[in-house]
Parts: sequence; C-alpha cells; structure tokens
Amino acid sequence: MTESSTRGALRRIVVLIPTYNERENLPRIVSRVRAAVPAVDILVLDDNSPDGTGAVADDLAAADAAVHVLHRAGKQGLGAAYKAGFAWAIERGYDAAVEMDADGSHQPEQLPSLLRAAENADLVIGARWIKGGSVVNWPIHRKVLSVGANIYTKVMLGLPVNDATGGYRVYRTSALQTMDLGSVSSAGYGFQVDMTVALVRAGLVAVEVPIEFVEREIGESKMSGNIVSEAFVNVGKQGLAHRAGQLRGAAARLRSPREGRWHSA
Ligand SMILES: Nc1nc2c(ncn2[C@@H]2O[C@H](COP(=O)(O)OP(=O)(O)OP(=O)(O)O)[C@@H](O)[C@H]2O)c(=O)[nH]1
Ligand SMILES: [Mg+2]
Repeated sequence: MTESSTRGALRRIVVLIPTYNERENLPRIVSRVRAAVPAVDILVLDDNSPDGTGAVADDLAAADAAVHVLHRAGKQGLGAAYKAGFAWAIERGYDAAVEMDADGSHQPEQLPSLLRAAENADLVIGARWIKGGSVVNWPIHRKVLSVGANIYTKVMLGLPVNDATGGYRVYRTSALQTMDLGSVSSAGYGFQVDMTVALVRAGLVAVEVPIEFVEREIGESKMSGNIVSEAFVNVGKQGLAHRAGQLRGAAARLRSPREGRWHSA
C-alpha cells in the first residue's frame, strides 16, 4: 500500500483472461503475468475453444497453483465470460479483478502501473488515447475506428474517460458489487462501455493510465462487424436517452422561474 492510497491496499488480485482459440497465446501470456506480477492469481475463462485451449489451460493450472480455469459451455462473448469471472472473484474474496486479453495486446509488464492507480480508484482503464498511450501495429483504419468510437461514446454519453472501449482494466470487487451489472448486456466492445456507464452511474471513480497496446501477432481476431454495430447502436440509444434526460432537466429549470415556484418575480 502506498502512503497516498485512499481506498485500501489490494491484497488479493486475480487476472481474468478470456480465451477463444488462443492455444498458442495462452502459455505465453500466463508466464508473462507470473513473471511481471508474481503475487497475482490467474483465472482463464475458456468458452470451450475448438482448438483445445481449455486443455492447455488445464495443464497450466496443474503445474501452477496460482492458475485456475473456468470452463464454459460454448462461445457466449467476452462480456458473459467476464461476468462469470467477476462472480468467481467475488465469491473467493479477491479485492480486485483485472481484465486482460490473451493475445498479448495488454502487456502484463504494465500491470503494476494499473495496480498502483487502483489504490485511488474503483476502476482503472489502461488507455490508448491519452497522453503517453499508444498502439503498435494497427493499420490506420483501426485507429480511426477506435478513436472515432471513443469520441462518439464520450460525446453521446458524457463519460469522464477517453478510452471507454479499452479492455485492459482493474476493477475493485467492491465496485463490481455496488454496480448494477444487470444493466450490462452487450457482448462485444459495448461491454466495456456499458460497464463504464454502470460504474459512473453508481457514483464510483474511474481513472485512466496510459498503456502501449500491441496488436495480436498470433491467432485470429474475434472482432466482427456485428460487435462494432452492436456497440454503435447501443451507445446511440443510451446517448439519446442521456441527452433527452438532460434536455428535460434543462426545460424544467427554465419553466420553474416562470411559474414562480422558486423565485418571486
Ligand atoms: N471466453 C471467451 N473469450 C473470448 C470471446 N471472444 C473473444 N474472446 C477473447 O477475448 C480477448 C479479445 O479478443 P480479440 O479477438 O483479441 O478481440 P480484439 O482484441 O477486440 O481484436 P483484435 O484487436 O483484432 O485482436 C481474447 O483473449 C479472445 O480470446 C468469447 O466469446 N468467449
Ligand atoms: Mg485482440
């Protein structure tokens, strides 16, 4: 615990790693996490990957008591896997749950910096689109899509963060227990946005620290047009509701003085 810690030390931490066809990546990421932050545990959330990632995870767990596996019946999306991981972490009394992709995009070597920031926040987002953040090996169209999605999200929802779609995160489990996880339904990128909205709505604090995001080198991306359009439509709907609420509030404030309720003329 640092002297400036305002929310208490994070004693027990679990890194959640969702996998779907990550047979080659999983051993690499697990050993990098163990080397970079030896005190943390790992939970692999595998959706019955056809390439046998689940069996690779079992071997890793058998060789290392800090590694655990949750086998899920089939591919249900990142959001569903993470929710199961959150419940697992809460049940077992962990203080924090980390979200980390299996493909090396979220570098375990940067986790200490996220964990330090979590001493003073309920959620830490490893952010690409802030000063000091960067993306390695992305073609220009991916950068444009991600920056555009984040500007769209910030403007529509008025969120106090710059990388609401970023998936390298630390949540305090106390925050996960306070938030309305029932309001989080998106499966893809929208999941990260919905979680951020739910956290901010619960009056909790999100901070961002810069990360260097590295595009996957091995294996196939699971990103699809569906995931992008799901996020676009959901943010649009929520954004319209959010802005309509603000307009109603502003209209009510304008009406009140005329009606003479709060101000004598
Ligand atoms: N358990 C589970 N994991 C998933 C699912 N979909 C994706 N993942 C994992 O979630 C992480 C992120 O998925 P990626 O395919 O890398 O998606 P992405 O990072 O948005 O796309 P790229 O930048 O192209 O790699 C990886 O560890 C995937 O294996 C799913 O349905 N279930
Ligand atoms: Mg990836």
